[in-house]
Amino acid sequence: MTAHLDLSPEVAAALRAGKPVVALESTIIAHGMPFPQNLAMAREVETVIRGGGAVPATIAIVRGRMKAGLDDAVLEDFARRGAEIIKASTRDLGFVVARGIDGATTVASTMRIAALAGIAVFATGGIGGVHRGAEKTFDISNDLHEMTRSNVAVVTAGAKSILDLALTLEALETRGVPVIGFGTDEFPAFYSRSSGLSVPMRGDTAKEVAGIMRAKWEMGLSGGVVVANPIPREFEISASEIGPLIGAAIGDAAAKGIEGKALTPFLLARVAEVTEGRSLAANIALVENNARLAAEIAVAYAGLS
Ligand code: PSU
Ligand code: MN
Repeated sequence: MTAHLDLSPEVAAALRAGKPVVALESTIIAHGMPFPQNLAMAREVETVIRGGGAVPATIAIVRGRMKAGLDDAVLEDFARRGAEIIKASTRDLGFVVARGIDGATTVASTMRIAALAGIAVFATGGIGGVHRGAEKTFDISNDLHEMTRSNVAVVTAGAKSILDLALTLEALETRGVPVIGFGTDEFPAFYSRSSGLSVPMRGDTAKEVAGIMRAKWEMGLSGGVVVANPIPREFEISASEIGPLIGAAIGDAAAKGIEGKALTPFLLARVAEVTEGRSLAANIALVENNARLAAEIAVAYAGLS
């Protein structure tokens, strides 16, 4: 598989030297946010990671090649073309590579490519999970399955409140995936800091998280580590405010017959519309906050090895 992977010179040099590197996904750019906010966000998270002493490695498929580390022209192209670019989860990788086309990587496929490249830390907005109504639709994100395979710590603002968070936590438990509340005992709900659901373990420093990662992988326990990092207080939208809006958006999606991989981008866009951009500002703030923590964890983890 590495025959299909290109590391940017900067990422390759950092990995060779054992320096901290943080992976970033590209679905959030192409499908998670509108232009031009997506481009500003993509650039800003890279700056935040550099500010934290790590090298950013945004991951995507570009003309059939898996890339870790994108130049600015590619970031801009993905941001501008947006939903025209295939949302590529792990099952799509072979197809996209064989066709020689572009693909925006999800949490799952970004984890896989990061692991292949040797990158141990990844910052996203919110991982996918078990959708509400999954008992009928079976809609459970491939992100959860990938957590059993790739040795990557994923920094996430909990899981998107468009999901069934209780079932998402159960599914993570079934898959043997550690979920660390960062500075919290509660599983954060993306737009809000609390969900009323507790996390199975807590970490208060980047060093503690790095220690858990190292111990897990040294023991041969393969798979991901979820680092659940609550949105900064000043950007939080309370569950009581956002909850009904999400409920309405889910109703709209059902009425329009939107399902499968189109569902998450539709719900994010619909919620941004009805909150007049407040949910988008919250989303951007939480991604930046996750990038900051991911850089700290990457620095701590590099210090252990
Ligand atoms: N988090 C965000 N915005 C996003 C996503 C996550 O803040 O757009 C994307 C990620 O790429 C994640 C995907 O892997 O949504 C989950 O999609 P699905 O539910 O179709 O598996
Ligand atoms: Mn799905």
